[in-house]
Amino acid sequence: MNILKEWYEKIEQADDVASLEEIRIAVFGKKGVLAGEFAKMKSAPNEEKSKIAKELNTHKTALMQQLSDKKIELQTKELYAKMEAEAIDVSMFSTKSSAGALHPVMQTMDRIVEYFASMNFTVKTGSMVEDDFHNFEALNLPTYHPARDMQDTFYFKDAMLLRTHTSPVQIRTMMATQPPIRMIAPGAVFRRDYDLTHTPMFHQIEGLLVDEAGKVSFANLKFILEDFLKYMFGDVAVRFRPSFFPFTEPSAEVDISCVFCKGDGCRVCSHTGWLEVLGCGIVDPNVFEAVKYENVSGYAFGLGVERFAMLIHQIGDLRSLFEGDLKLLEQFQ
Ligand code: 2U9
Repeated sequence: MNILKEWYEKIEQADDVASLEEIRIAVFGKKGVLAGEFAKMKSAPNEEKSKIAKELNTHKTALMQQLSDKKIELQTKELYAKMEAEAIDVSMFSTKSSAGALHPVMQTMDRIVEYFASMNFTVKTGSMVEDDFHNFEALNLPTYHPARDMQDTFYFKDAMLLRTHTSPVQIRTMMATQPPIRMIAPGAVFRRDYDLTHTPMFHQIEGLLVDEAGKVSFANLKFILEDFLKYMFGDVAVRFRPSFFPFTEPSAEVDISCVFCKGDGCRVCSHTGWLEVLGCGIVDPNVFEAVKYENVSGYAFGLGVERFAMLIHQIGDLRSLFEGDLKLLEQFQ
């Protein structure tokens, strides 16, 4: 049975499941070593046949057992090798994900809206695409008016335009409802402007209060704006400077003492100690005439939300608010 002995060794030395299978076929296959040995047995003398058969069967059982044990051993070895090759390192770092947050301009807008809502002002919004009447004509800005140049905007083919201020919302509100009116209009507006302090799109909040003639005074306007600016900027000084707007008369620009140098004078306030933050005035009678209001009086004001956000957060360049730069935005989460 020497011929069978070498197969024990071959099984022992097999180093993968595939070569073990080749060995199995070579030993147990139809034309395998065992079949050959059993065939040879037929030509052996009769008295030896049973001894040979017994011996062959013993080898057959032993070889089968060894093959089966070896197969389990090699399968286990291959499985472990595969697991090691395909392993995922769960301790490896991955791209950090973070929760989003409101843009600083929207956070500022929310805070401003919150103040005026607390003072019983209704919040109204409108379309960003407007017509000449609601954006200019009704606001005492006739076609020839030089102030139109300062609010140059983007025109569509059919005499429509991108609104240059949120005032069309107040015009539409007045044309749709009767006084008293106490409203603010927050939203995006568009102008042909681009430099350190101007972008072609920015956000405004305008306010309008209308009541019976004689009931609304500049003193009322002064009170609410001073209170509002102290709510936004803390303990600042507030001053009103005479100015001009086509839609208000008299008009004023409103300054606060510089939040950077506390009024001593610095680069941000051009060494004046003051920062301009608002425009306001008593609504011009021509505006009331355009919306067919009679025997009323009112005040109005307007502000740029980006400018407020810049002053609150001490941001130097207005344009940086529109660049989507996470290094800047993540500071306001
Ligand atoms: C109606 C009547 C009057 C709104 C007003 C201003 C003064 C003003 C500027 C602030 C900075 C525009 O965003 S900004 O560049 N606005 O100075 N706005 S009074 O007056 C109105 C509005 C609507 C019917």
